[in-house]
Amino acid sequence: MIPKSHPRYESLLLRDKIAKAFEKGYLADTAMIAHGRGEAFDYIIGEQTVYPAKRAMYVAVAALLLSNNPVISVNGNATALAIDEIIELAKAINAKIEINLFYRTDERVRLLTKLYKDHGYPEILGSLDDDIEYLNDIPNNRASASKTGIYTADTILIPLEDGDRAEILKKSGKNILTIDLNPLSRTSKMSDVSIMDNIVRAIPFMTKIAQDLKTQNRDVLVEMVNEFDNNENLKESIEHIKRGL
Ligand code: PTJ
Repeated sequence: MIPKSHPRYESLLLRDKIAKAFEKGYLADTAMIAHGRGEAFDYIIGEQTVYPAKRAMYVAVAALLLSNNPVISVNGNATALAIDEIIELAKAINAKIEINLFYRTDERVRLLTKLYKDHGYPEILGSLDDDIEYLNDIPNNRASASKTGIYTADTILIPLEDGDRAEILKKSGKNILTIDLNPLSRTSKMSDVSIMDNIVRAIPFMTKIAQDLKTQNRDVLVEMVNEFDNNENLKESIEHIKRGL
């Protein structure tokens, strides 16, 4: 039990979620290392949502709302930290959710499928009985995708994604949005929109943005997406890291 008065309460709570997910068996073996890397970047930016991240979130939500088949890709870490918030965002933007694991095992897919069902989301894609296709005809797990989800999606939100997977998705011609605290990662550099923020802050904020943008004219959303320059925004994000140091 972590006392609320602890100066690192929020951070310790997230560690606890990750540790519990590992005990339940649906987290990757190396997930804690990935979490620690994220934690370090978050610490440097003051564990707050910086302006370039907010801008990227508006653009990402606009892109998702403009899409015909938007999908939120989820892995062990994203689920451990924000399962209910991800389900809420999916409902707000009318997107599908797909289990998409870098370290894929049938057991992890089974556990995650059950978890989403238990949290009131039985329509989860990427489960063991889903129709799976291979992106760019690459016959390996790195390229597997649900036929009605990522395989045919036009826009995919890939929080905390490994670079190999991001690259395959990008090469398949899709619009890629990420939430990644590391602006230097291959995923951040390769994505069309990169949000340098903690998933636990970003996802609920994006749901709020969706309520606002849903009332806007389509042309406004198109303009937001067209005017956005991810490289410039990443440079601005890195400036916040420099300042933090
Ligand atoms: O569940 P699986 O099998 O799909 O595996 C998931 C991990 C995350 C282990 C796998 O995709 C992986 O190894 O990813 P990487 O290459 O470590 O990339 C994860 C990125 O997420 C890193 O750049 C971290 O900085 C970032 N990150 C970690 N925690 C957070 C985060 N970004 C946002 N919010 C976080 N809480």
